[in-house]
Amino acid sequence: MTSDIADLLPCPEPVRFLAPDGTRVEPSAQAAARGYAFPEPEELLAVWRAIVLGRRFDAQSTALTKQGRLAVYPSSRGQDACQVAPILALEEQDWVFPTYRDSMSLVTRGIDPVEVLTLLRGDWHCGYDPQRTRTAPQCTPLATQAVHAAGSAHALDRRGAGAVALCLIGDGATSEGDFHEGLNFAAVFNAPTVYLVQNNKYAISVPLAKQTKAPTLAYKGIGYGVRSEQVDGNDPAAVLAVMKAAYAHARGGKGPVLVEAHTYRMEAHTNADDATRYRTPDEVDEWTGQDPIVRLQTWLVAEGHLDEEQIEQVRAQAEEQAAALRDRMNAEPVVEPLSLFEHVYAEPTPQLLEQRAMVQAELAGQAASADDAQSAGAGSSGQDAMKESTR
Ligand SMILES: Cc1ncc(C[n+]2csc(CCOP(=O)(O)OP(=O)(O)O)c2C)c(N)n1
Repeated sequence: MTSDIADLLPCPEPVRFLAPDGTRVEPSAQAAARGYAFPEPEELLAVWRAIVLGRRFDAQSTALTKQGRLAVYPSSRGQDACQVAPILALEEQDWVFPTYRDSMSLVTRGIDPVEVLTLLRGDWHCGYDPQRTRTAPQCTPLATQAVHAAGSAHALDRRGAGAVALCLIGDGATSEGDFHEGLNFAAVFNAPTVYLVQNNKYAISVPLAKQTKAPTLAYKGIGYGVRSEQVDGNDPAAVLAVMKAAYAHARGGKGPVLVEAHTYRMEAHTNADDATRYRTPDEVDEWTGQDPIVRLQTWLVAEGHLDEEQIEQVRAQAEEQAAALRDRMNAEPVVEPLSLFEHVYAEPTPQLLEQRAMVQAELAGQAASADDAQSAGAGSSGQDAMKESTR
């Protein structure tokens, strides 16, 4: 029994392969015993490239809020290693259950950036096709995706799909009941679910110390019999290694895994939040020195896997993609108000039909008063024309 519990426990220190200055560090004895392998250089190059592209997308999306093209954007700058590496390690048949924070993940998954931003633009339920992309809509109610992920993983398992469900979740959301129900269900049904908690230290303005008394969020898995781990979330090599092992565990029928990634959100919660009210410049500076992109790029360059020319090429590609996104987001979206009622239920309920009729009547009323205003306007401009001709 004791050894079973030891198997569930996370490493005492977050797993780390690359120090903040980009030098290689030896994994702890516990991490080595778990068999985490330092990834191949090609895998790390792919992660680096996706982070460069993803971060530029993130900056462009933040800029789009300032231009009024996006209603809201929750940036994940700083969390880039957690956004990219877990996605690149997935297989074709796997599913992702993301939150509002995870747009960079969805772009990394290959979903059209405009489709990714559609929900945040406020004009459609979800911009992409969840079935085709094997990606659930970005979830705004906290932690509900933890339950969806467990149920879907169980269904995938029953169909023999050989797939895992990745659930991306924040530290604050681990206080929600749905998080616990999801973990419990996944454990009891041995559903191949991997929960990645991106512990970015704040739930809007609530610091981790006011969120939990647990020494690490990874401990929350043990009570449910879920294997747990913690990782340096700003070390792309460690995140990749730990997530690959978690997927192998879940896919191999050994049950769900909970991974806590220690990271930091560099921007405010969203463009509507003022982060200077609850965190100090010193704290932000300290995390600037932990930047995942600098860390990985330094190692790749030092080891001869990356040079200035390649860096410039990927930067130029990131600029091109940002410019294309800007152009496409400049087009006004065509919004059909009655489409709000589509795709809610397979068969609309009487209440939904009633609400639809109310909106339809309101739209007809608006159209009629717009017509009236136009005819009145035509009249007054006619009068203006008369005045002009009599001057
Ligand atoms: C059920 C529910 N309660 C409250 C909120 C309001 N809310 C939106 S984001 C947020 C903080 C979430 O923090 P965390 O889970 O750490 O995720 P992060 O935003 O840091 O990625 C809260 C309380 C919500 N969206 N859903």
